[in-house]
Amino acid sequence: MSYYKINNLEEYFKHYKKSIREPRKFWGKVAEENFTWYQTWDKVMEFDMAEADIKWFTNAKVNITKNCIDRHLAKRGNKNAIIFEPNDPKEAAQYITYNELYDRVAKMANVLREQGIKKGDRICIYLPMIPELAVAVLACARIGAIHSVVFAGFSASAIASRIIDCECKMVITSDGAYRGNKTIDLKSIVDEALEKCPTVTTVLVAKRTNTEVKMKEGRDLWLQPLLDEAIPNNVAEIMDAEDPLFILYTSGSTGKPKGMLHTTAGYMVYTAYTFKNIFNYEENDIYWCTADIGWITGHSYILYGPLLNGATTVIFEGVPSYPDFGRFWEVIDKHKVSQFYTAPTAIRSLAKESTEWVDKHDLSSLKVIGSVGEPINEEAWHWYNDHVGKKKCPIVDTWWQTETGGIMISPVPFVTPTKPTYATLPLPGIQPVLMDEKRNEIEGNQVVGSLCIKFPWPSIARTIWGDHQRYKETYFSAFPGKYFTGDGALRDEVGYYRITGRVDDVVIVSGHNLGTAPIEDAINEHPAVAESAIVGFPHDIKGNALYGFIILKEIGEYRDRDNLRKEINEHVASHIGPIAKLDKIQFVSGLPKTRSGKIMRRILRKIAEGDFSNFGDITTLLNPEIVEEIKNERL
Ligand code: 6R9
Repeated sequence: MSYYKINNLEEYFKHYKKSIREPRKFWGKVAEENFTWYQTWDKVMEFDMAEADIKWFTNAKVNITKNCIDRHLAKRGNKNAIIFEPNDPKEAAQYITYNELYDRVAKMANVLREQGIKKGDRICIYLPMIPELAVAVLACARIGAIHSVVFAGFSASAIASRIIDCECKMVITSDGAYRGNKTIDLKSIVDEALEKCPTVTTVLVAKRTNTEVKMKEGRDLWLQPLLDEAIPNNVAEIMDAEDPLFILYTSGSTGKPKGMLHTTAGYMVYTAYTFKNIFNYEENDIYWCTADIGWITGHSYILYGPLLNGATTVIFEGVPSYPDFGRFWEVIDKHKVSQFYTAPTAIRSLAKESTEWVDKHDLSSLKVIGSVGEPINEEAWHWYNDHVGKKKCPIVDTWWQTETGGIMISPVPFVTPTKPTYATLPLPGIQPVLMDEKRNEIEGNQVVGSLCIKFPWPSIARTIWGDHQRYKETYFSAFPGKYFTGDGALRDEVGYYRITGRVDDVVIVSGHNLGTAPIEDAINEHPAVAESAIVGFPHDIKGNALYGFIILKEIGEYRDRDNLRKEINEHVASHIGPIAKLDKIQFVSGLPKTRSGKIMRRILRKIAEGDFSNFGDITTLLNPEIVEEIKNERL
């Protein structure tokens, strides 16, 4: 029997049990039956949790791009691998078949080799969401160069610190990027970053916006002429299972960004397996994930996972609000998208607008809709379910992290019954446990604790680039022998998991542990509220009190702000309890968010405390200007 696909709930439990009792047999079989290897492994897995030393498929030899591209050519050569939907709907979409993708990746790989790039070299990729980004990533993997994709919205100093940390030799960028009605001069941002980066000897520049750029003699080269000269054929590098595939930096809450290192075979097996199951992918489906390839979601579920399954994956250059709030729905209709995967922040921003934007497009091609990045609140879940999924598409609320490489807890659509705001059950191979403050495992159901994983899975990050000690301390020391996620979770009466947010989002008010997420959920249900963020601040009597930053919808009838504050608090009291009432409510026009849509609570916490001294690294914010506004209007 095959373990690659879960077809019903009974099979889910059967596969899950097998994966826990005999993980090596389970993953060995999945790996053997669904991928092409130059050579198989001696051991499926070896690990030492205390040293944070984990290896999968020891001594196997493989190249992930052979599995993403070459092996599909015989059967799917003329099938679209990538559909590129440009920022401007008036510009034609591009359709790239597997045959064409092979040629383009081969040419790019040859260009990299000609430029002296070798296996193990680090390449920084700073590109907008255009086909060249996918091609560049795959070309690195083709020749064993380690890609470090930096989201093309990061500042020069954020790029520089990432390049310096892993000593990149090369940067691949473009003249500019389109984002809604804006044009961003990427190349000049790279130029500024490179003033501090002596290791970079070559910059390859793709053309997208025809923006005028400065080309530095001896360092910068236009990409297209090099590609035009290159041969569309390339022998892939033979990679060891544990050879690095990529580095991806996560915005650590303070200090230096963490370069999470992912290796080849385990990442390949797990992203392919989870893509297949969580999106119920079938041969003729069109799959669209709206994330940026600069995030782990884009790495695993725009590129690697879909391509490993021979899928058609949409790459979208634009934003949800340009040229209007119907853009997402228009793209789904246009390309007959079957699976749609986005973030709660996008859902909430669109749910604020009239439902006419959704209703005027035909979304009947949709089969599964997904959510990732943060807890999805109940109101957003229902809006997504009612208006986008039309109550017939299961919502896969997928919990995972840059560090986990692939989705860890999620419903399997048409298999696991969904429940609003619950990521539900762990995927095969994943053993979540909840821990209390005394570092004991909390048994049973209807419990809350810190979420840990007690056994390695194939796509766990192997280290932090250049700092294994930090990796050990961050993830394996809080609860010895276990991987600590940094998230809190509750397990309900049937064993479903609900992620309650980062553990540091728990505020203790008068001795009561209050998760800020459920309070935010309650507040967001108030008809006047668009979004909210709650943090704790020191209080003489209660120890901590709650401070709410609230964005209002444009609703005229709520002019009396004090009355509204009262109403919101009554709402909280009736949903959570009087203990959760907010001491302060500040109405704001926006919240400080990272580029991936996560609220940067540490800044709000500082503002609430009245400590304006040092906000730390805010280079990763999408809207740094909001910090000033919130600070000035602090209550
Ligand atoms: C994939 C990704 C990881 C953190 C994670 C958690 C939050 C992600 C979630 C979720 C609740 C979900 N998170 N998915 N919380 N429900 N479905 O987002 O990776 O950027 O590294 O963030 O995001 O707090 O720990 P990353």
